[in-house]
Amino acid sequence: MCTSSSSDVKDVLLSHFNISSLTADLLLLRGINTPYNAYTFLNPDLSLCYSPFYMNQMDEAVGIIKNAVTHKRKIGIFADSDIDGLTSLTLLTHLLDLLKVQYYYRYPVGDELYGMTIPIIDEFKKNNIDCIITLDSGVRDIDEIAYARNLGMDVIVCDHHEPSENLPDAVIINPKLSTSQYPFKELAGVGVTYKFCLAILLSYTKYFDTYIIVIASSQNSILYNIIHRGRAIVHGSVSSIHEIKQLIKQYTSAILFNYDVPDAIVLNHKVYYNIKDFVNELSPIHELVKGCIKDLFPTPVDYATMLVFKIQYQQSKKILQFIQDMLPLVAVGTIADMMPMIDENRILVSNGIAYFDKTNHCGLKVIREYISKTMNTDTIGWDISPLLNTPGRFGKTKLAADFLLEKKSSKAQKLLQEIVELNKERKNIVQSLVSKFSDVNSIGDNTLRVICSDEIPDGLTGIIANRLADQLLQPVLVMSDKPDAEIIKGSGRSRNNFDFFTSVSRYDHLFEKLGGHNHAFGFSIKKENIPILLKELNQTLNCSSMECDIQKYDYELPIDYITFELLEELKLFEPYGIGHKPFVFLSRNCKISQYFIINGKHCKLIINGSITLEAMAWNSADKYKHMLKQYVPVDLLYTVKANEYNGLISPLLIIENISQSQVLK
Ligand SMILES: [Mn+2]
Repeated sequence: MCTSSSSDVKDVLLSHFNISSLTADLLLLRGINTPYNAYTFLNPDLSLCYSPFYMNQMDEAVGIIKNAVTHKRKIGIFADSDIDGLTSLTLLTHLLDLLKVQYYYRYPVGDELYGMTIPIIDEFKKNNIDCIITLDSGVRDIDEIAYARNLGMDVIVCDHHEPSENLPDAVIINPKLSTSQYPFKELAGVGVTYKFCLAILLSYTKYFDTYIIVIASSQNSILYNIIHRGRAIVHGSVSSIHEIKQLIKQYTSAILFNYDVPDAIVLNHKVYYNIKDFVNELSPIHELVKGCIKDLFPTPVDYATMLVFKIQYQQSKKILQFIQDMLPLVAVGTIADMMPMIDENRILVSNGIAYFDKTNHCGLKVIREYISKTMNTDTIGWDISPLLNTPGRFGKTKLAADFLLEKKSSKAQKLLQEIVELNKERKNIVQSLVSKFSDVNSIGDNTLRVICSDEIPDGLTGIIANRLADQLLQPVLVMSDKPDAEIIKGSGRSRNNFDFFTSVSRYDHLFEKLGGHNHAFGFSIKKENIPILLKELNQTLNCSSMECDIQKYDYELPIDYITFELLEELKLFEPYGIGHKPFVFLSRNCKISQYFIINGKHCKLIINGSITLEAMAWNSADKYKHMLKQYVPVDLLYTVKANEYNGLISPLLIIENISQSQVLK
């Protein structure tokens, strides 16, 4: 018997795809080890997204909205004030405008605490709201939601935060519910909002509640898949076409899609389509696939079902327009919220980036023009997010929200100018605070760095914690102290895959509010509880679970392999992000022909490869200058970036580590 080894798997990939041996290795490194997974990875098509109706209670939520449309009820929206929350707000209000539903929206402003509050609910009540939707928040606001329910309001929680043990008395759409059937847990808040909006739009399409039967032939049998609201609910195989008749009887007025079953015409079914009539139009060809795409799917009926989803996607112009306009915002919110760039997030983000050129969303058009760079995860993460985040950090969330919700481009341009000015100010303040606090002594044997100061504004705790975690490579808590305040706000950040949030969540009871993800969270806490929390954390945080892994690399290759072609190959793996970082390569015995120290702190290297390569080692002049002076052969750990300069694109190595090569005997 032969067992499958990784080289067998690699051969299988190479036999199905026009890819290099290196690309096959890199796919395997990211756990992509079947032809089907490789196909969906290399071709992240929107038709591969999961149906919104896999979410628990999506039906009820859609029902409440449709009821509001019919009875002209006014809807109250509460969104979180970060980019994920505000992009969520933009999506939902855009949809409600399309549906001509009135709404009143709210997000935390000024000194308000994270999450929904009783005064905000009273405010909704005063504005004649009897249905509240919380976006990117709400799943832990149990008491507040109970209060709203007591006032007779419907509440829909549309959130992606980790629920606590008890759930609020609401209709909850959240893939992280322990009972959730949704196949992917890591959507951003705006990802969940997007799903909710799509579900509402789909509910207005003609065949929304119609069953679809897909049949395909496979050797001696006919395979079938029964689909309802985008979910494959039943599948199986039969030996003759007459058995399909039984299915048709069972699912009355179903639509029948046939792929390749020769005598299906005998079924004489009213609503019948031959998928092959659409195949050219869908043009499911992919330059990287050798042979037939069908062979990449587990079964022919899976392939046929994918084609049916593709056909359905083309059906509604309104839905396509909504996706085209709004998906770039989903990409922005997902990246800004640091969600892992895997699975469905990869599909949403890569298509969202592609739609940046097509969107009619006013703010996005204005910001794209202002940034004027190629759109990718770096541009969104390093240029767009910081801009949109800035107003909130100064307690001016309204400025960012107004910008995102603005529908006139002249007005959006003015708002963006204001944001740009504020961003300059923000950069100066952060820089001085980070350099000040990176020297302050830490508590607890370097396990945890805690900073609590009245010099740190509320809105900057997150960004300062982020910078400090980058510099110190350890978990960091940053709090904004206020001498006369009873409750203060703060943020936690960690690095090196350490799940700081879970450690902190154990002390949930000590916090007023606590919300976030593995590496990043925000909180508010009574001052008197801080010493208790720190004492507990110090006992819990385990040094060994937080070790750095900076010396790790993904793949070793000769420096000669770094070419323009390699850049093209690495592009196949975009978009990168959390959970799917750019590959770290190791090249041994590299010759550095020249080096420059820039601004006294960065090193720029010129390396002889098959082409002349440039490399940057940021903030490490002191560390490397003695070794570089000797011009000895070195081993390099680095990632590769496409450097855009004057319209020309060339590889740029971003150095993670340089060490003197060991001479082989
Ligand atoms: Mn979020």
